[in-house]
Amino acid sequence: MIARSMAAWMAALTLAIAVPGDAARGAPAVHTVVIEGMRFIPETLELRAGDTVVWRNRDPFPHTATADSKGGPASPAIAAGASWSFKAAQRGRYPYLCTLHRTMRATLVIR
Ligand SMILES: [Cu+2]
Repeated sequence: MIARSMAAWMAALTLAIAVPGDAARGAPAVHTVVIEGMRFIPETLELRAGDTVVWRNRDPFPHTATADSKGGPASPAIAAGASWSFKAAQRGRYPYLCTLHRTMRATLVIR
């Protein structure tokens, strides 16, 4: 009897937690890439299509986040202290760089 009511309680709890619509996948997430010391942190970011990435520039000069290929980020110059966001749509692996400092490189992996 106790086991049965426990099972019913668990089922009710599961229903209460389930979010309509996007339940299987989870809601889109927002990820942050910090730009600091002439680096993108993290250097590799994995995310899902539908997620958003925000680059926050903590350096005292501008940077860009510019992908080598279509479907990746293509920012304007992100001023010191500013941020820029990008909504990931197309799956793929997108190496990107700062066009102002071309040794600054990182990768977005959109799954
Ligand atoms: Cu830069």
